[in-house]
Formats: sequence, structure tokens, C-alpha cells
Amino acid sequence: MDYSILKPSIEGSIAVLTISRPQALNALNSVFFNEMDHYLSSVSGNPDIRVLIITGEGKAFVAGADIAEMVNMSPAEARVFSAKGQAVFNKIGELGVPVIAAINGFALGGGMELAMACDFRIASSLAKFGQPEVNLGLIPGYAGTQRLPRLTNLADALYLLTTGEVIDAATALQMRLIQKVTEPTDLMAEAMRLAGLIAAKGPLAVKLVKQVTRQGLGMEYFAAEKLEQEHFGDPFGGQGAEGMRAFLEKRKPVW
Ligand code: CO8
Repeated sequence: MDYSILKPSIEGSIAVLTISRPQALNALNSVFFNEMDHYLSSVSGNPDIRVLIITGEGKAFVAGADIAEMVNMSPAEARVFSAKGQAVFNKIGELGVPVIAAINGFALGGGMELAMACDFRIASSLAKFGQPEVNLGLIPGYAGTQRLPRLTNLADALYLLTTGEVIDAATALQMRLIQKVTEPTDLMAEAMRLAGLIAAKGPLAVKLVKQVTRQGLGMEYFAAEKLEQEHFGDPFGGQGAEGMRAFLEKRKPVW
């Protein structure tokens, strides 16, 4: 598939996806979701990729869903648009490799929802965050009402969701909405450094730790412990044996 909005690249085992429609501040439209759906399937089918970084071109990460595309939608069409977006963003959580959002600028509405769908977030000190849907008389439709309180807490989530206030990176860090803030020029280097750290670990372990942690959060506690126990056995005899032997033999593991 030829992409018109996505710019994918690969450096070693690290995939970098740049969302590139800067003339509309990378606003998310149907073309984006079709391309993203296809791209995530291609990453999922590529065993050489160990980490994915998502970023935006220009002054925005993503300034929201495309208001021009949504303005004349009927309620039924809006529900379909929401369902498609949720399904595509859920594929990020289901991907067998960690996904880092490298937030270069505005992450508003659907853009903040995309960032929250990633496994963790680092941001330029110039980045801005918010769920301004209420300014438009709307509510979030890509799971912002659900991910935001789970990543922060109920009161911080409702504060942002009801006021539509746009916050800076330092405030987002304080709310634990993001994990790290960098100088603007250091953002991609830091994203690549973190991705490199992860890419050097046992690939099966990284995949399992993401899967078990994400799945367990939605489960009853002791059922989630059981899930961990079941998957704890998976790397033994394979990559786990190699990792432990390498430690004992004082060498680097070969995965
Ligand atoms: N949709 C479409 N176009 C956009 C969007 C957007 N979300 N954001 C910016 N643009 C366009 C502008 O219209 C403008 O286009 P043009 O040059 O043709 O006039 C261009 O991008 C540049 O934008 P500005 O001139 O406004 O740039 P500024 O630097 O002055 O302002 C802001 C930057 C503050 C980010 C401003 O653009 C803004 O407020 N944007 C809208 C932010 C917003 O409200 N986002 C939430 C959208 S709603 C949403 O995301 C709901 C998600 C769930 C949907 C569920 C499915 C139904």
C-alpha cells in the first residue's frame, strides 16, 4: 500500500512512524486510519522489528480528529468513525512490541488519545496536551474518557475532559500522563535511545511483559497473577535459558 500521510522508516530493529500532514497539523482523517491499520498489521508481521516510535511532522504531534471531515457527520456516522478509530488504536496495545509516542508538539483530542494508546510517552518541552472536545460540543471518541483516568486518576482526567484546558509538558509529567520531557532537539535521540535499550532485551520477554501487564490490568487480581504465572514459563528452555546462561557465563546473550 502506498501511504500519503504516514512516513515509515526502519533503523536496525527500530521502526519510526512519522505522521505527516503538517498543513492540517496532522489531524486524523479516514485516510490516516486506513493507512495506520495497514501499517500496524505490517509491523505485527515483521519479526525483525523490536520497538515502534510514533511521532509527528511539524509543530504538531496530532492536533485532533479532522474537524473538517467530522462537521457534517450524522450521529450514526460519528459512531462508525469512533469505532474505526478505537479499533485501530487498540491494535497498538495488541502489537507484540512496545510503542513509544515521541510527542513533538500539539497532542490534542484524538492526538492525545493516540499518544495514550501507545505504551509510554516522551515529549518535547514544547509539547501541549489537552482534550478540547468540549470546546466543540463533543466528547472524545478514541477512548480518551477511558484511558485518561486509567493513566492519571479520575479527578485529573475529569479536570482535563471538562475544562478542555491545554497543559504543557511539565504539567503532563506531573500528572504522569507522560514519562519524560526532553529539550525539543533531543526528542528523537532520546526516543531512539530508549528504543535501543528495549531492543537489546529478550524479545519474547518484552512481548510477554507488555501482553501480561496490559491484559492483567483489565482482569480480576488473582486471575491476573495466574496469567503472569502461566507466561512466566514461556521463555524457559529458549530465550530465558540463553539469558540466564549468558549471565552465568559473563557474556552478552544472543537472542
Ligand atoms: N482538524 C482539522 N484541521 C485542523 C485541526 C483539526 N483538529 N487542527 C488544526 N487544523 C488545521 C487548521 O484548520 C488550519 O488549517 P488552514 O491553514 O487551512 O486554516 C491548520 O490546521 C493550521 O492550524 P491553525 O492555523 O489553527 O494553527 P495555530 O497554530 O494557530 O493553532 C491549534 C494550533 C491551537 C492546535 C489549533 O489548530 C486548534 O485549536 N486545533 C483544533 C484542536 C482541537 O480542537 N482538537 C480536537 C478535535 S476533536 C477530536 O479530536 C475528537 C476525537 C474523537 C473523534 C471520535 C470520532 C467521531
